[in-house]
Amino acid sequence: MPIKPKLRPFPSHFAWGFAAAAPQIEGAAYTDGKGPSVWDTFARIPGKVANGDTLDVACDHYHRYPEDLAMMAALGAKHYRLSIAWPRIFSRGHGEVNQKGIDFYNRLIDKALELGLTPWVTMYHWDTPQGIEDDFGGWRNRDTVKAFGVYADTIVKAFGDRVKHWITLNEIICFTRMSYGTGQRGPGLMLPEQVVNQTYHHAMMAHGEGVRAVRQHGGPGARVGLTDCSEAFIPLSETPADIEAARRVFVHENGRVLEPMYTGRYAPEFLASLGADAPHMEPGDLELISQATDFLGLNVYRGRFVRAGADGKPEILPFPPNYPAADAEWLTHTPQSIYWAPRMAAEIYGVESIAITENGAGYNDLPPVNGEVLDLHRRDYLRNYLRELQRAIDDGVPVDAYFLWSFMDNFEWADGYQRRFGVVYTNYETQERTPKASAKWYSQVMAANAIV
Ligand code: GBH
Repeated sequence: MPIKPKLRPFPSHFAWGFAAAAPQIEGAAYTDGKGPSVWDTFARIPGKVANGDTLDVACDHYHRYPEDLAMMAALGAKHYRLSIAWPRIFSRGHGEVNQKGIDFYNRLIDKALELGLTPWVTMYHWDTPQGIEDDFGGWRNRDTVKAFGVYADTIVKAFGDRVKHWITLNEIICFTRMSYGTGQRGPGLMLPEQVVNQTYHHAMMAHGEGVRAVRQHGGPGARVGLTDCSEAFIPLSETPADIEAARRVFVHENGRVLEPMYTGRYAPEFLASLGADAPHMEPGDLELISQATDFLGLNVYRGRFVRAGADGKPEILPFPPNYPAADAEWLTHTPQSIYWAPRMAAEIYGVESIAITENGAGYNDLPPVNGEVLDLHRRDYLRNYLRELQRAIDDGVPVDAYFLWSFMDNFEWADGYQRRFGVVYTNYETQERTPKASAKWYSQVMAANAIV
């Protein structure tokens, strides 16, 4: 008998696009008045970044942005999540505005709009100006929050006539705990827990400054949100007991960012658990942090499985060594993470609009053969995640945008250039770009507004 597969389209206004970040693609690290970022400095410390790779040239997007944007548009993307480099706008992070930095983003934004790409602009994607680190102590100090506020005002005033989607910060944990606690990311410090908690609090305040700047200067139709890498917890079975267990872990693990944003306070149990290491707060901080936002950005890559233990207590299950993962070992193949992270954010905090601001897979792809990169593993990863995203939307989870990380291979932080997240292959010697099989497939998905 003939089988008629259902098309299962995404909602008609669903936004499809690509995500990238300035420090990972732009290069031109010291061009036109750009000051160094803590990552430019960190990458020069031997042993910190794989193969001694630096951000100096990266994908040379600073010079090649017209062709890059044209390729994105040709693939059928209508939205592009980019970030602005703070040290391009203020060489030391504060002081005088660097007009050449403003000029560059004017050219970039105008080109994107001309090609039909709606820009979603992240104000900060970890590239703290070295001047902010040296003069103020970076995220350890409240002065950094003030400087960020001035920076946010500057870029919203400069670009707010054309940019209507703003993301304040990308993934707070990656420039607080991992930068000042575990030392894995620039500036690479290992400081006591109280300091780490203080950096978190200041980051939350900087988010508030970003929201304030958009409200004050964003003009009509401006929307603003935070991008978090909320940890996803997948109930081992979709039964009430395991779902409740996963939900409890979600609140516990993500509460330090989502709770103050959405409720205007840190959970009392959370503060009690920090004891003497709790952050120092001042009157007004929580009001700044908890201003209303318009959407929540979630970067979803992986989740962990949870079940209700014998005594009802949630148990986070360890992954066995042979569990499938990408070449980025942290990236376990867990498609249900993209179902559960947005669902829990919506159910627990009442979030009404969610954008998946990143999802993708990092492999050490081999160079093109006869012009082709058959990254079937990446295509499969993306397809399985999109199936779960579609299920979430069908169930009523308010996700209305999806950005694939990333358009092209780029500087993958401590993993350098060998770890590739792009659907377009970057040849770093020639700067040639080659769309991989996954790019062609994603292009068909965007065109059909359905999984193909
Ligand atoms: C995102 O971070 C970033 O926003 C983006 O810049 C990056 O290129 C992309 O993803 C791919 O990595 O301690 O070993 O368990 C990814 C989210 C959160 C993943 C922290 C790694 C800790 C790894 N990251 N996580 S581990």
